[in-house]
Amino acid sequence: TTVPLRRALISVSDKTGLEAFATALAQRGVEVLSTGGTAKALRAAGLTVIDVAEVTGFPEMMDGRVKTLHPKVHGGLLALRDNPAHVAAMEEHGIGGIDLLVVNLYPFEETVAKGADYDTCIENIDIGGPAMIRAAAKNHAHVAVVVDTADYDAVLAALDDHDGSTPYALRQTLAQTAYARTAAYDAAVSGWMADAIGAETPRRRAVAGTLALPLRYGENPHQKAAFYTDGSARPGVATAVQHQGKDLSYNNINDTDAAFELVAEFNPADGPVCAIIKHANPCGVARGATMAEAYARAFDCDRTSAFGGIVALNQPLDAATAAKIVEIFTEVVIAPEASDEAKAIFAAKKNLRLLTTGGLPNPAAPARTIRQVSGGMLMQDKDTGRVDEEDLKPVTRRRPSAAEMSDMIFAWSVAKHVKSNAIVYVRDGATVGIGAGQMSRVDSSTIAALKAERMAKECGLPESLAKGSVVASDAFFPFADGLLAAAEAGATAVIQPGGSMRDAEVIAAADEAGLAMVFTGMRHFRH
Ligand code: 93A
Repeated sequence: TTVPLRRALISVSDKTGLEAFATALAQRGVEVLSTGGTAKALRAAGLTVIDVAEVTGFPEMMDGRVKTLHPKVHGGLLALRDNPAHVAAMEEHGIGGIDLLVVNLYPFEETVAKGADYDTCIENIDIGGPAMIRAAAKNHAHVAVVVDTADYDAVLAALDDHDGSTPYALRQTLAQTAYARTAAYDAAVSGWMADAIGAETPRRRAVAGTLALPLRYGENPHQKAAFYTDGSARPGVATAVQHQGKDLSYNNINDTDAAFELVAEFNPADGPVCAIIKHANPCGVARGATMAEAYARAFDCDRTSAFGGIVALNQPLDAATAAKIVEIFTEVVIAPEASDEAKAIFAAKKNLRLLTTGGLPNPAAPARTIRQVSGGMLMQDKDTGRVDEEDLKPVTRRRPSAAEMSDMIFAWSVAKHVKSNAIVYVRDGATVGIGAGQMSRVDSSTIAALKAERMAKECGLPESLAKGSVVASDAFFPFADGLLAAAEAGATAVIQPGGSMRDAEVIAAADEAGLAMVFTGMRHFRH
């Protein structure tokens, strides 16, 4: 059924497109009711509006906390127009029907993102808006509800096509969108409060997000997809500014996130670090005296895989680094900042996306990760575990040298961001072999060693890049074989969690091979 649109209530915080939309409604003879600020804006644009206060007989009160919470409003939204008892109640109490509700909510998410204090965030929790939205959406048999300024044009087009009425299918879609909005809004409030009161556990969290970007497709072209944000102000892929290139894809966003979270492990004050990511795994991570050198060293870990990769930097992108990056095809570059010269170099590569974030996320800040399984979701605290030299327990006769120690901590930080089973060889602050995502730890070791050897051959070097390296394992070596494979590949020191039933056997094998080994006491599975 179509519903002739006679009376609308407009109450919006975001006044984008308001004037044009309300003008178009007025031209169609629609009577417009409004709350304080909205009415003021509409009158300033020369439109005639009726104050909600006039309809309810109550002024807006308590700093606006009570404006629309009244039976004259909610009766008008909820009454079933084809139910005689409802119609009689409307007549008895002088309630006029509201056929269109246009509401966008107090900017709670934006207020939190700006870092506002507790009381300001509380004041930005909209109560009357969600109440009206939910009422109108429930009564979509008779009422249309618009919660997104992007839907104004579709509503006007529908009115034109249906002789000034809204069609049922549109009202259904709008109602469904409306509930997505109120759910995301309350989830944002709950999530903010959990953080504000220090409820760090994943228990009692609501999961919802706001549509940020409809994506062309998902992991594969036959899968539809979209990107949702959770209102976090953390520097990262969700809050980054894109300077050039086409829209990010589903896989780009996933990989860019993995890349940036990885480089954020490395304090920019300790020097430039670059990571190159493919399929959410690093194919090279390195320090350098300059960022250009860090990129070149990361690239040299696995030049084949780096093609079409995602590059993340822990310091600003400069011209020298940009010039090196454009030598091969790269999908995305993400960095805290980019110099104008660097941007100019990238401008010639139309398909290369450049994202800047204004800073690095704090890898120690509590957060959650969510993964979907059939029929539900798994939520956990984000892996914020980190180790310093003091946390490491040497277990072999030979103690690591200072150089080995620094490489082991580097390798361990990288291994945390490699899918399990993760084996990472590092030499002089650069990965030289990464084994990722294998079902057996020995296979990951073998692959990492193989890559180190292959790269050495490509560079015409006489011996494997793993010679004189250190090796990190994201979980303990259950047997000595994985460790021995690493020793054979040329590793001189090992960092691993420890905790296997056969630790004694593994330590004995390390001693026999002359390796230095430390235990972290912490595991970094990543799936
Ligand atoms: O403080 S409220 O929760 N109490 C209300 O009764 C109420 N009614 C509408 N906030 C309320 N609103 C919100 O006011 C709307 O959701 C909208 O975001 C905002 C519009 O206010 P104004 O028209 O004064 O700019």
